[in-house]
Amino acid sequence: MNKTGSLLLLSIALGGATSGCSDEAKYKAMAEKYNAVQADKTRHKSMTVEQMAQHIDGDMQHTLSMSVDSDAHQLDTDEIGRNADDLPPPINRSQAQRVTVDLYTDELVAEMMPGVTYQYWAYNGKVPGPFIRVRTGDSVQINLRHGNPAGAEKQAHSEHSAAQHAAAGHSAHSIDLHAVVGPGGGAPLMQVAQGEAKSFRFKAMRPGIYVYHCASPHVPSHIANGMYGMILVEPPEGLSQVDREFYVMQGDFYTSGKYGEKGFQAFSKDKLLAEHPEYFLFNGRVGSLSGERALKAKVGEKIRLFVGVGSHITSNFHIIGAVFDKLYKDGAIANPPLNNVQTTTIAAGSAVMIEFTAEVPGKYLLVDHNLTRAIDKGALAELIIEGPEQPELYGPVAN
Ligand SMILES: [Cu+2]
Repeated sequence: MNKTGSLLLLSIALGGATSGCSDEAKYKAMAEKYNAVQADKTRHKSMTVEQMAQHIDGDMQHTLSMSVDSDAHQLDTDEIGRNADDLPPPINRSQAQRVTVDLYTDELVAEMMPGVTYQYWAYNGKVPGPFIRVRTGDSVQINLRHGNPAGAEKQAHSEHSAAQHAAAGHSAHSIDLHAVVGPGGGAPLMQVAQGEAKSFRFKAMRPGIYVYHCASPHVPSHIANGMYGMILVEPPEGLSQVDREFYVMQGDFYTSGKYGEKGFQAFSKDKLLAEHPEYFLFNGRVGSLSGERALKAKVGEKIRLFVGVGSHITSNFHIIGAVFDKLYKDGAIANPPLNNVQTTTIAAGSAVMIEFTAEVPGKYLLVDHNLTRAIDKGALAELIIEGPEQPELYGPVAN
């Protein structure tokens, strides 16, 4: 390994030892600066053209170019949450092959709930990152670019210079995939600075459902900001056929303000270190998988869920009103499943595969059964089963 690589690994190892206090002040200052910029943008939006023309200081020029790019609600994206049905179809081939996966990183201000905004760090613009699907024996090439390749224009206008990236704690991003057998899960080969791209290859040797995440210093902060996803390594014979597959990841989020506090919320490293999240979220935001975006299936359909914990706190995953016909614990899809399970723990950095058949129509709730997380802190999603009533299975009794 070259000297830079050694230093990088050392800095990864030491990343956790840096002081939380100065970071806290830094993040607060960033939030204040952000809020000031947003207020400025709002003020300038209400100006007339003449007023703008008279306003000629350098700062204003910068603000103007930003406000031209940005939309009315001052978000980088209207939707940070990945849909639960956003995953590739089952693999249908009997031979291993080379597979290429293109990823990029981004820092995006988005709504965590109505009126609450947060700067997420994400793979391919959504939380969780893309669902990667390969077959045992595949040679997998991961390409990772720091920065949205389609966003060069936006990047040039944004307030993030390279120095500011470094000050903000994301001078590098990277990836560690738990499916990789090799040092760091790929992370030592994949530390990517702003504007750079790197690639590495691994052989997918062990079937399973795995988590991947960023592993650049300070690693827990990168993960807490949303940098995680899942990779499925299908067994050579493939998975059994089902009618619906869904991709759900629980994450804990650490905002400076309490749950529900309006406005832009800075990341609180103090709360991360204290293991005191304000939010527990499925797929990136409050309500990400509810209403229009609920998981949907029909009576009689076989459902498969891939559920993982991206960030730091173990989930007690449960579906109110359902029993897991089959549970593949701890990502071990090559083992026989447990049958008829009510709730399963999913460790931080782990995932499970759940299969069951929808039998009774209605609304089911996906929760963390540490229920304040579901009721008061966001860990709630909906599964809607449509179809005819099944009175022999479930229904009221007339008195
Ligand atoms: Cu990162």
